[in-house]
Amino acid sequence: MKFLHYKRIPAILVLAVLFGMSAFNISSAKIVDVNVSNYKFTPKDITISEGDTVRWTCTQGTHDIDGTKSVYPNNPESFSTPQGSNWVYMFVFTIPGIYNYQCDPHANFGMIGSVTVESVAGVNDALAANNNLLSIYPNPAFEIVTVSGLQGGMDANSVRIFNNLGESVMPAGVIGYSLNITNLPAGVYFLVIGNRTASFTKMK
Ligand SMILES: [Cu+2]
Repeated sequence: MKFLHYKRIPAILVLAVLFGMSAFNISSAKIVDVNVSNYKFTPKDITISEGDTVRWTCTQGTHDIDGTKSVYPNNPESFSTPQGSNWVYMFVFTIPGIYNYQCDPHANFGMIGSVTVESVAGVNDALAANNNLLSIYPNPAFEIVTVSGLQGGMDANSVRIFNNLGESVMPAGVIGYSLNITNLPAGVYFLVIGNRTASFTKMK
């Protein structure tokens, strides 16, 4: 446990920096558009920052949005619309986390989507400002992340990944400069190599 507490320090430092940046983040809140038509949401999966608004526009057919906790219990909060045509719906996401949603009549046709809300408008910008930190791409990522800013590849024994509770989530499966993250649940993670830290978001 001593080890885990020590490793929480980077995340706590990052959060402290983010608190200081919150005024900036609010002023840069944006609207992200999602089209609703032809049995799909486009784009299907989006990543936004805390305080951003998603604007869904139904341009074809009769659809709804159901992101309620009754359907998706892990959603931080519920959002939904009635079924209808030619509607516009906006929702401001103020609670970080991963939100899944569907069109109720067409979920079986794959009409589903997700919104990942980063607490951190943040985390990456703050990390990038520190020369002592690594960068990770792609971010968000689905299967493989590659770490840049290293020299000589990664030593598998030196890499640790923590979730945002500070829990070590997996022994690293390292190949060269890349990590296979296929088995990680969706969420925000911190990668630590020695005294260097970077974060990335795992998509489902
Ligand atoms: Cu639909």
